[in-house]
Amino acid sequence: MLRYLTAGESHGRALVGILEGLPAGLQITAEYINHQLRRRQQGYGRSARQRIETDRVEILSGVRFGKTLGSPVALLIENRDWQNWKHIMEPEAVGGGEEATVPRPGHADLSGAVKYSHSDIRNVLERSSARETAIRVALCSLARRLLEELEILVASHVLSIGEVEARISVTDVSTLNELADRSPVRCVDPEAEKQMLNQIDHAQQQGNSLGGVFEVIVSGLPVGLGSHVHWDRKLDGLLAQALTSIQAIKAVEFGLGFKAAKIPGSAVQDQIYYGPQGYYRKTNNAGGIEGGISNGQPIVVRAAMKPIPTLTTPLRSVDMKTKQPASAHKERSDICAVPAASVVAEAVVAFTLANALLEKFGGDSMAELKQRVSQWRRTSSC
Ligand code: EPS
Repeated sequence: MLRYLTAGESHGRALVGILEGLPAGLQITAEYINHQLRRRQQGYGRSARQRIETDRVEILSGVRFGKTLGSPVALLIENRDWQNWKHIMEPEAVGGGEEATVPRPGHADLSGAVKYSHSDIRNVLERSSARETAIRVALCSLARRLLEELEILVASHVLSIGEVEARISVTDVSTLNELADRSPVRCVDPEAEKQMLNQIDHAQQQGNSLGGVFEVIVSGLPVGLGSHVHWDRKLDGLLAQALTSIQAIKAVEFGLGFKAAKIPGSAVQDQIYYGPQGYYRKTNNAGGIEGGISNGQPIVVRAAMKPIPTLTTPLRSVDMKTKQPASAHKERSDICAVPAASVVAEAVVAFTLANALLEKFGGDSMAELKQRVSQWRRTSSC
């Protein structure tokens, strides 16, 4: 089974991560991972931080001559901005900088400071920052690579930012990322893209921030991942957990999602047919998962990101030192990170599906895994 752990503060020296449980023989290069890191760094409305960082991964262990060894893979991404923050983020000597004591509503600042008895909210915000998603994307790139070897593709696009909604629905996963990556907001509807850019500019002028909705689509996933038998093995439950673990994600829906609650059952369920290719459906309202099990149709999952809590026109808060009303702590921040979050979502979805795949098929090497999956594909007619 796959698992990963990340460490690192936003302005600390580096982000590090360990991924364990990959079969041996998976081809991987730092350049493949760096491509995913570049995709995550893009997006209109990011902070000046993205001009400082050019995220690049260093593979520290678990890979030899371009292939995984079956041992834990350790990765490192240096924070270039660390050079500017050394005096504040010093691991040992007591450094400079004032304590930050006015928590931002909507961030982990207050709850984290109370829980861990910190008087300086920087001790919370440095780790709760979405900077951490850089190392997650790096680690999960190996899961994406594994899925690719099995012809399973993961792609995403942005459906809305603020009140602006895309009006194009997407079905072809193979070209989706190529199209979405060309857009500064990862939106494949050019008309909506224009309006989204305007909305972000407007939010910036107002000192405000914006959220949005994105969709992740996965093609080629075999039937039978996850299970109906235990609550903690249901594939949709596992994906929802993975997605809501991304900073600022507040809602997740599969297939028709919330709309299904308003429509009669006859229009919601995907009717079953049988032909030379096996079982098939003419619709995919379930989003590729029935009873917690993948049904062979594309996985379609959407997630909503709330607006980022750091505002340049700060909200009302309380100074934790004096208990007096105060304006929330100001920290350089993104105005909108929905395009980046869609790339992070692809990563955690890839990880969750690779894990479910390994749970079903096992295999210590890629050759073994591939053989088992192709045999299953031949015999399970869905
Ligand atoms: C973030 C605040 C900003 C973002 C950061 C997430 O960082 P800074 O405070 O250094 O300007 O840019 O995201 C990243 C650095 C990144 O690589 O995604 C926050 O508070 O969550």
